[in-house]
Amino acid sequence: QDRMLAPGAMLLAGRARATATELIALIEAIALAAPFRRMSTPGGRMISVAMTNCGALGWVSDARGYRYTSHDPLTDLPWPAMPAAFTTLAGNAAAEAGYPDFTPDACLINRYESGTRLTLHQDRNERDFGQPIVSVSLGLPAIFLWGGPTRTDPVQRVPLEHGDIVAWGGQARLAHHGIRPLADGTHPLTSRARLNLTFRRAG
Ligand code: MD5
Ligand code: FE
Repeated sequence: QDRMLAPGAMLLAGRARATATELIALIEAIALAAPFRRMSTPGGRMISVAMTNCGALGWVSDARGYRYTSHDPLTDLPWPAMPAAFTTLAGNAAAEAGYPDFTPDACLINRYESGTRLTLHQDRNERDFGQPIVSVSLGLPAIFLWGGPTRTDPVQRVPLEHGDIVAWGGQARLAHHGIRPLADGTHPLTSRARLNLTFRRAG
């Protein structure tokens, strides 16, 4: 069910279902050129989510910090181009949520398997926090953790299912958020994984 999660954050339920097979095939093609990998945090821990990117800019993390790069540090090649189907899906979802001029230049692709989690954090490596973030969930369901602007704010649990899209902007843009450890399961399109596309205007 579509719902406003909070001012600025809109859940568009199932909006990526119709194109999910195509989206997943595109992710697989991207991952042939820019493989999924686990990055380390500046503090030396491994991020449990496997990540890759497409688009003009890609999010990376290593001992030097978090940042966006034009090239994949693994291959030294530019990140694969953002497929038109991605740009269109993200732009339409943003418009539906009240952000009419969203043109993403970065798509982070996250792959979660059983037990993979994402600890509470804020997304603050982008230039303009006035730009929304659009996130697309594919495959296994997950529980999204959603706090407030301060790390110690109370945290809500929001179930996200295959095909759900959330557009985050306005007040919600700098909320702390994360993903609970993924439960074991199988999905007909992604087998034992959850895939998440996170679209941003980074540059
Ligand atoms: C995920 N990924 O499901 C999430 C979806 C990440 C990340 O958090 O950084 O890769 S993006 C959810 C998001 C983005 C921006 C703001 C808020 C949530 N929020 O205000 O809660 O893999
Ligand atoms: Fe995030």
